[in-house]
Amino acid sequence: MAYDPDNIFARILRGELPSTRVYEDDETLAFMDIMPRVPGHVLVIPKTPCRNLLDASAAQLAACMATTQKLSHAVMKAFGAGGVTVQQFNETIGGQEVFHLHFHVLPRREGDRLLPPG
Ligand code: DGP
Repeated sequence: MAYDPDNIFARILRGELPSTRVYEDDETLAFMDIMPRVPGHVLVIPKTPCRNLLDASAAQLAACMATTQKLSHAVMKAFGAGGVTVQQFNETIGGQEVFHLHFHVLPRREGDRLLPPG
């Protein structure tokens, strides 16, 4: 499937739409999810075009994973969490709604309730 350069996260990357950015390096950006499923729900994306896991390069995956690990430590500290759930969805049937590769970082606390996606 083709990459749509006007998807919401591409527009966030270009600064055309607002977002709460929490981390950025040469290859990746992390920002708060607009519909958090737990407090501290962060999204990690590559800065280069990629629809999802199915067309990602090894370099994009490595960069996203390194940032996901950094952000996991950060949200655990910031939100007093004991762990994180990392989720990633591919194509509509796989639960994907925004077609730019992204990883959900969800800090988890004892007794919390992870809201379903969507
Ligand atoms: P999914 O494609 O199903 O993995 O999830 C897309 C996620 O993106 C969902 O948790 C909501 C979030 N989202 C959708 N639109 C925006 C937006 O404009 N800004 C931000 N920060 N998050 C968004």
